[in-house]
Amino acid sequence: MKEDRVTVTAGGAIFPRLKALGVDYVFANSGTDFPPIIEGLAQAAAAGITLPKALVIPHEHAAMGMAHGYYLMTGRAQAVMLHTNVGLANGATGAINAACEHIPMILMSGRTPVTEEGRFGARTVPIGWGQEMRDQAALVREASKWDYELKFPEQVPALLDRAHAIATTTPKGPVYLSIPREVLCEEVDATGLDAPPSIRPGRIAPDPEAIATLAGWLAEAEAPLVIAQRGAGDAESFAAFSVWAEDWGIAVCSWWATHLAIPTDHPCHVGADPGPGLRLADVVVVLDCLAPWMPDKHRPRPEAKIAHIGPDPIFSRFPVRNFRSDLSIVGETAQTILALIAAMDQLPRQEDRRAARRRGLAAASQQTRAAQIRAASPENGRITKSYVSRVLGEKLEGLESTVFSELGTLLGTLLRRDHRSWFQEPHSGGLGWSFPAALGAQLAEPERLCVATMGDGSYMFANPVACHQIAEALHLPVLVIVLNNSSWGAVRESVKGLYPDGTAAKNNRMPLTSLAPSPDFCKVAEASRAWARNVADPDELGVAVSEAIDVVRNERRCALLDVQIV
Ligand SMILES: Cc1ncc(C[n+]2csc(CCOP(=O)(O)OP(=O)(O)O)c2C)c(N)n1
Repeated sequence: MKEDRVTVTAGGAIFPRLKALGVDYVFANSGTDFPPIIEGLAQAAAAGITLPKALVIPHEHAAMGMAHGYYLMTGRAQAVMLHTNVGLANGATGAINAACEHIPMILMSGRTPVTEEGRFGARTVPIGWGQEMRDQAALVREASKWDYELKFPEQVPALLDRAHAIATTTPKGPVYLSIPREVLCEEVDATGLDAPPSIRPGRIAPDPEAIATLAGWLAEAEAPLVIAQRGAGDAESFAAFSVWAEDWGIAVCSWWATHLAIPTDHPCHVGADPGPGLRLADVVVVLDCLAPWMPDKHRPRPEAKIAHIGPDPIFSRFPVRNFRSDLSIVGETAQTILALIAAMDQLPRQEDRRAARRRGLAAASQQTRAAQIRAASPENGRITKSYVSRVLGEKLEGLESTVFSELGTLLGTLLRRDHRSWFQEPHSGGLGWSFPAALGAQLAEPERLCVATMGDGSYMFANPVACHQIAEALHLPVLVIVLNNSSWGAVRESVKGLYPDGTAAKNNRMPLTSLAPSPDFCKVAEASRAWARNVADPDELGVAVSEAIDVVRNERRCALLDVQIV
């Protein structure tokens, strides 16, 4: 009797296994290493096997950014599949960004065939020789929690299970698997590829003793301060954190925040500058901050107690980082925050002290906000970043939206209230992140208004032609706002910061920072049938933003505003 066994290539087996691990999308950029992957995918589809969606992403940096943005919205790790060493090199910046932000993803790239002949899958084109490397994984090793190579076809499920479990265990991060062509060409049995994951990821819960210590410090504190960079965990802990900060009268500072920890108009949100708070604070909670202040500028009081909390509060991957820590609490942020709140609920409250702090903070935060709004005006008839931030904040009021900012709009001046409503480029600063991250977020939540605001330099780093192609091909109507100063302003400012009286600062034209003449970005967007407008007049900005939002929401196509700023 003939056995009715379904086989697929090992390349094809990757997809059902990823589906079983909860992966919805494989962001792929293919090449000559892909025939067994593409053939296997077709075999699996023909056999009716459930698969994740495999998407063509025409630039690797965009693929990585999309996996990053998708995770930010869903909390589910996705997969990226790239072409040998060259595709991996293009994706390496995205891996560095993901590692810095603890974004889990399964990154794979083909290995050019290692055999020259005599084996199915052996080299067929000169690049088979040209792309060979002794240590391909080295391209992303420092950014990976784990890396390995698929040695045998039957290892596909076990290695993917392991990759996924490591990526999603605290502290999360990207992992890398290289997938050689000859191995991918071998046929494997498709049965059982949909079995549940063989390894469950581990979640680190905070040490109850350390939580009790911190709760005690905070309950006794005269001037407690939280400095937050990577948010306040999930929706539940975000909401609880806001209530807790107000209840206890605890100042929250969002210094270089990549995620929102507290609504920007919350009475305890003291803005982005940790300086004033640190001068007063007797207890400082560093909430998942890589660099909570600038050591050559800010100083915590010597007698202040400092606690660092987060999935990796020591940031052990980084060679140099020595912010004082009197208490380090390891754990997923959401669980740590909820545990801390529960512990403090049991402690005596000095109501007068807390009420006085609440009043003081509310008055100070109101003043900060009022000053921010006053300053958010055009300058000499020209649009500023802060003006765009204010206008965008007003236009987004009442809409479910997320802003991805990369040297773009400014948190605080831009009003943001909700969990997942604000993300800034990772502190690794691999630019070209916000446009694809917004595309990934839009893919995750089609009804949400996803806005990418960025400098003109950052827009160009994003490979905009590829990103607009993706937006059109995948029907991802993101709103893109380019804050165009025809230069790399951050580089210019950094030169002025180091050499305020230097020759470069005194000259009107600073070398190596100009992006003039600026391309017509509207035409770049229009090339993929996006709606696009150029705005230079401050009086036209509000109407232009409203129109762009209408296009995105009603016509469901990408819109771009090229805003000329000071
Ligand atoms: C991939 C990459 N290349 C170079 C840099 C260095 N860099 C940091 S900020 C910056 C300028 C960004 O320009 P833009 O997005 O126009 O914003 P602006 O500084 O003008 O506000 C550059 C080039 C980087 N961070 N990442």
